[in-house]
Amino acid sequence: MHRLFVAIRPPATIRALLLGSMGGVPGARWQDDDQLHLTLRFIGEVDRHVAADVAAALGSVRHPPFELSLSEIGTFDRKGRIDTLWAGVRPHDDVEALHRKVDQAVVRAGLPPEGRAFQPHITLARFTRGAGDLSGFVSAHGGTSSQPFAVAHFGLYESTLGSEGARYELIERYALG
Ligand code: 3AM
Repeated sequence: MHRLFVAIRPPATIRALLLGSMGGVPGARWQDDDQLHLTLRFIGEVDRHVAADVAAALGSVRHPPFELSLSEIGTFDRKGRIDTLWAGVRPHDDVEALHRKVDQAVVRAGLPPEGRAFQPHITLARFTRGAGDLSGFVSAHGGTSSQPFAVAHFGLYESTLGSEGARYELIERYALG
């Protein structure tokens, strides 16, 4: 079985900015350079035949290249505790449209449609036992916008879960335009 997701990989300049912001939050497990991505669609565990169908269907997604900028800092909660710290992106229109097209392609490959609301984000850190005080991090890094960066590709990735966190491997890359 293959644990798959579809994502945008930010360019090295943006990853360096994000990596440089990391630190100063008790309990954070920071993402490393290889782990930084913006998930367009989590697919989950599929066998290799379905994986091949998904990979082929994604090849029919058509969307022009666009630009994003880093925006706010946000968190996701699970069972009343913060479990994810992330950087948001703006604007949302293109990335939401691309998410819908990717979702439709995944459905054409025979999988159920996305059930959850799409919140475009780049995960910066995860927390096993909730987050410590985030106010210093948010005041230092929230509220500022990066230079725009070009999104000209997206990719199909395989996630391998391990004791050191997940490892992500690019399976196939798709050009926009
Ligand atoms: O993009 P991020 O890092 O926020 O948390 C997982 C990761 O998100 C998420 O998919 C991305 C690549 O692994 N993920 C894991 N299991 C999931 C699930 N059951 C999930 N997203 C939705 N449903």
